[in-house]
Amino acid sequence: MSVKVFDTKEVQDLLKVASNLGGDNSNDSGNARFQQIVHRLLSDVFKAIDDLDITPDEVWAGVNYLNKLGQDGEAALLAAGIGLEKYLDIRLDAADKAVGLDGGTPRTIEGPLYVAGAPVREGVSKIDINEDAEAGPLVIRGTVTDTDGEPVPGALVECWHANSKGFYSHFDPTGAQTGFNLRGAVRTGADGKYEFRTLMPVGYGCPPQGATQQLLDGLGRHGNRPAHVHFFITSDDHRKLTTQFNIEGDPLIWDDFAYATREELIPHVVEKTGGAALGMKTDAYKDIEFNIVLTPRVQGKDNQIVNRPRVSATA
Ligand code: MBD
Ligand code: FE
Repeated sequence: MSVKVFDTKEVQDLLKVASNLGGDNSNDSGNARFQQIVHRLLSDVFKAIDDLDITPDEVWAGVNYLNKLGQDGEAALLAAGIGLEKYLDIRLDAADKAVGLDGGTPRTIEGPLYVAGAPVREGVSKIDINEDAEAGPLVIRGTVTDTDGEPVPGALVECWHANSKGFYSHFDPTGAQTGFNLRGAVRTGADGKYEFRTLMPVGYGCPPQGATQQLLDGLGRHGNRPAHVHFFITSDDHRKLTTQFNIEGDPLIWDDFAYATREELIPHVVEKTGGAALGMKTDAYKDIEFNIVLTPRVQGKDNQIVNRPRVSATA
């Protein structure tokens, strides 16, 4: 069937009424921006069906897939896996470049597994609450500075990462983790320093029976990430930074299903001793120095704040 109907008046009229494009919104809840976006996305789908001769069976497979995606609660996971979240970063990077903003620690995607509400400590926090026999001790520390290299006091450094199974507390199907295990928040002092005492994470893998992995299977892709640690860094006088680093040496560093790896975000892992004095579980531990450079606000505004639904909990 190689009929082409997209450009007919019937179809173009259908797209307009279905999205209520240009509708009178004065007396109802319609929203012009929403109508514009839905009209465009619907048009792109209709056009693709025409161009690629997508069959009714294929369309219904796709519609049904959306049901499974919602049932599995994986829409934000899929957004990472199909590069949509990376694409938003590429656009933010380009917007920064366009106004000459550079010099900060690179951003990279937030991912779907942040939980707000971790207890805030001054300067240093030990965040491994639950035992994890497979995971060795890890110190993550650094200094938060501005683009002139001056320490930033009063910055809130939040971090979150997986355990030795690649699972995050609050989303762990094994039930092995409680509360804010491997999630922390530290306020920097006058020296701008922060430190987390924790355990070495292992890379994440998508739930094997979930909708995201199902789509990736159809593409012949894996759904794994290298070991990594997420950060939010918030300061009144700077832009909020969303970033991560990868654990040096992980074989998936340049094969991340979510495309979050950046050259500048692979700090060295250094073997140290003296962990006992720090309250680590063995005297030998690994140390990662990750210094963070925040960028100034743009005309007093934080233009990189992202509002999206996030889980929150109380410690
Ligand atoms: C993760 O831990 C993650 O960071 C992303 C982006 C997607 C799935 C799991
Ligand atoms: Fe993650």
